[in-house]
Amino acid sequence: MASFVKVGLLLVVVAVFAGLNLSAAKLYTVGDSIGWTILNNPNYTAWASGKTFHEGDILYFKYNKQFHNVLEVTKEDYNSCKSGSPSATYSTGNDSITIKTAGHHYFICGFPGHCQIGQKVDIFVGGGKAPAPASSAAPSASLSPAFIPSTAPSASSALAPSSGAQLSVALSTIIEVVTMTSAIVLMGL
Ligand SMILES: *[C@@H]1O[C@H](CO)[C@@H](O)[C@H](O)[C@H]1NC(C)=O
Ligand SMILES: *[C@@H]1O[C@H](CO)[C@@H](O)[C@H](O)[C@H]1NC(C)=O
Ligand SMILES: [Cu+2]
Repeated sequence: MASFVKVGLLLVVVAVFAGLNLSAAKLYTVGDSIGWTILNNPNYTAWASGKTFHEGDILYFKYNKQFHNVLEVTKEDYNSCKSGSPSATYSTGNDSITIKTAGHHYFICGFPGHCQIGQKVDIFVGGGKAPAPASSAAPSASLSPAFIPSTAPSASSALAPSSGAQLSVALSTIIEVVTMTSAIVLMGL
């Protein structure tokens, strides 16, 4: 019984953290102030390496469209710089791309030679799992004090009878609410 409640509360916390991660969608300007270019050979691998991307984050590619574009490609095409069969093509010079799924997202410039000299970036998004204990310190600090009590007691009272079915119904309701809240917050962005 007690362990059901503990597992339930843990899942609630995980769901809330997942919601916070979603609602905290970030905008990343690829290359920062340098943008998407080959001038001075920016290293986009280095640019991406210090960052933790999440689903919902937005990649902003800013470039001169006369000289560059953005192609989303497979890992193989990324590695070999093949631009012939992209899954998506962006060419406005002012492209915001929302990352909708976990995993690797490979982008290259399709102009001849550009990918080969480094105009390519691999954006890796981790799965929607619980943050590691070390990194969960930051989100928990941002939980408003009012938010914790309002969620936890209702969850634990809902879980008190502690049958498996009630547990999963309570959890799916909570997860749905968190997801809907996130969606509303995201739509407001
Ligand atoms: C780019 O940066 C990555 C990671 O910091 C490094 O491994 C790689 O050698 C660099 N590439 C070039 C061409 O300098
Ligand atoms: C770039 O796109 C954003 C919206 O996606 C828009 O607000 C902005 O004005 C655009 N900037 C340029 C220079 O076109
Ligand atoms: Cu280019």
